Amino acid sequence: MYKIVKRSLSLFFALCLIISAVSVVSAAEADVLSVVVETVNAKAGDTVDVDINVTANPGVTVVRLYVDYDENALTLLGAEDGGILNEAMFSDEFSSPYCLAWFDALSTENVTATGAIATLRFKVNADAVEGAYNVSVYTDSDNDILNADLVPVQLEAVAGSVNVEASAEDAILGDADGNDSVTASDAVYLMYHTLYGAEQYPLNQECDFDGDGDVDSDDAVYLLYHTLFGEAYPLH
Ligand SMILES: [Ca+2]
Ligand SMILES: [Ca+2]
Repeated sequence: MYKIVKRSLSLFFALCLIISAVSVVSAAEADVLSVVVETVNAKAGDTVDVDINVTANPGVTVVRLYVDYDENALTLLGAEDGGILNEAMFSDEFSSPYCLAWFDALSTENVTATGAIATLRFKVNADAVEGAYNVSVYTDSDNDILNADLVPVQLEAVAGSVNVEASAEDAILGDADGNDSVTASDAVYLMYHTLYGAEQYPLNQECDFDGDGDVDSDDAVYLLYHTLFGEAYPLH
């Protein structure tokens, strides 16, 4: 009798181990919908479009996402459906968090498309200060994303942002490096820009100082002459 109980107990514990191992496996293998929000550059007062992209789709029928953004810097003007998921139901109220949803009550087949599922149009507020303003998506409950078997799909989201740069009106004419004074170092900075590109040396203004319609090394030389000889070389 004692032996039988002992054997049953060890069988019971073995079963527990198997069950917990299975549930760990199924949790690890839960389907994941990957969503990446675009990052764009803008100036205060600009209107920008930000795409919400699905980059990996295990198959879904119902998707409900909430978009969080900074209302102090951004005003949501509208949202356009990307047309790759089921029927879109977007909120009429353009405030944060903004709700995007797609579903088809009769759908029995998963949608597996990837690409832009929505495009949000933001106005960058005129008084927005320089900085990166996150645009992130999240779900509110486990049932916000479902597949055709009505099984929850997890969301893996990467936030994007609207990067607000200093507006051209704020920059002093000729102050290409943005340190609030016009010196020979601005000519050097502009020369570096023409040599090494805008990524390393971004410009805060037009910089066509000689006014010939192009921004190139001639403008760096012209700016240098301006710092040396003043009004004989007026900036355009
Ligand atoms: Ca400067
Ligand atoms: Ca020029």
